[in-house]
Amino acid sequence: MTKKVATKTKKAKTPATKTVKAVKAVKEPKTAKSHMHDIATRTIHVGGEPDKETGAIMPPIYQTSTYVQESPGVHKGYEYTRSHNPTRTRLEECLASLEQAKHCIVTASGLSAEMLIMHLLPAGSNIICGDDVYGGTYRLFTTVFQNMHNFKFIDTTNPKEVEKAVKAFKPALIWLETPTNPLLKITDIQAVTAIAKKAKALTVVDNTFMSPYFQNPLILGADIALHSMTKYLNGHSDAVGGAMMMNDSEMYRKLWVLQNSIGPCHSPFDSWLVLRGLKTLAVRMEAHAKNAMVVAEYLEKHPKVERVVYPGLKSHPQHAIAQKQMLGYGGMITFFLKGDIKKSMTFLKGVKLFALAESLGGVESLIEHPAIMTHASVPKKVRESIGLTDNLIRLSVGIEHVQDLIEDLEQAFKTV
Ligand code: P1T
Repeated sequence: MTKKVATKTKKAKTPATKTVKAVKAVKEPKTAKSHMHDIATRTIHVGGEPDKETGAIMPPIYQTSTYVQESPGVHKGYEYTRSHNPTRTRLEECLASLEQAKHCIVTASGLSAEMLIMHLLPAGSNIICGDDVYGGTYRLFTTVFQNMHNFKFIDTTNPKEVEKAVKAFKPALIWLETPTNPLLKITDIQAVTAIAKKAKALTVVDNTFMSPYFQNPLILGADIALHSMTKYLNGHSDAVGGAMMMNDSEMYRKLWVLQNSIGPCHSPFDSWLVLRGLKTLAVRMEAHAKNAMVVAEYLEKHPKVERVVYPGLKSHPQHAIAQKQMLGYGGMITFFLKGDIKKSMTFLKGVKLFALAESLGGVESLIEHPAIMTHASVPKKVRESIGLTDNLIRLSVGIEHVQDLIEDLEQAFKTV
């Protein structure tokens, strides 16, 4: 069993839901009922109610672009699938419940959710962002949005540094990934959100690596929890999507208007796939974390490995913070192979069970080389300045039998 820490976040209390007058088309989710049970139960039952018309235990896929209206403007709450779709509504209800949030908006991809948040801020806003984030996030901020906002990338693991940067830069938003991709650095969410609140800045936490099963940023003070649903939430590497959960109804309304106006909507079929994947989130996350701990301990003892980074290892520089704010340590491992890029290449070609592929969080184990693959859009100089070197290998540990995974790594080490 994964060690359960931060138990106060385990069982949700129904938040005092204040119903706000939202734009007519914005649906308020059914929050009250959504927070009653343990998360393992909520993954299955919130948004998973049997179909009212037929009793079908699995939700229908409303594969429709539009909805017939009785007379102009008189409809059942659904007008057009870019705006709303009943399958997507179920998914949003479930996800809001998992992050113990009032609201959720799902989008076509994790990056499109990030794009909507960028549009939430007035042009010319200052944004502090962690210096180690997914390569696509870095690319989005430093290419697409660099003309709209001002970004400052800093190491957010030291709250004192964050405080200094906040005083000097006066950000409207602090963007955190914790644990980071791929260095697995951990930021104290409570400490940083307290600094942000004092400075009247918003905080977004990209919670993709933990999933709501292991970490709940909103409870720790964040304004938005963001996920690439493509990863653990869906869990089966067969759909792409993004999700944002929040409690502020006005912010939700604005983000919904942006999603509806810009249009990166999640397809009904993909929403259905994620709803299905979510049902096993609890057992999958436990299995990922259990396997990852065994693999991390194996790697830490390996003579061909220079260093292993896994939040569950005592050697992790922020292990204490991980214990404090996470309910488990997740399935992602980063390690540095002894030797140069040639050795890394040989190793990556040597694995047989681990698939060499970008992405993470699926039931199958993946391996990748961030410098060449997921973080190639981060300039080499920047990569090296944060320690993302050419001998860094990232594992997404799946839920196969752990002995098979270790044997696969062992035979690949022998090829180096
Ligand atoms: O791929 P997409 O659904 O658009 O999500 C982007 C994204 C956002 N945040 C984090 C922490 C991520 O890891 C990702 C996507 N990451 C990969 C594809 C990867 O292999 O790291």
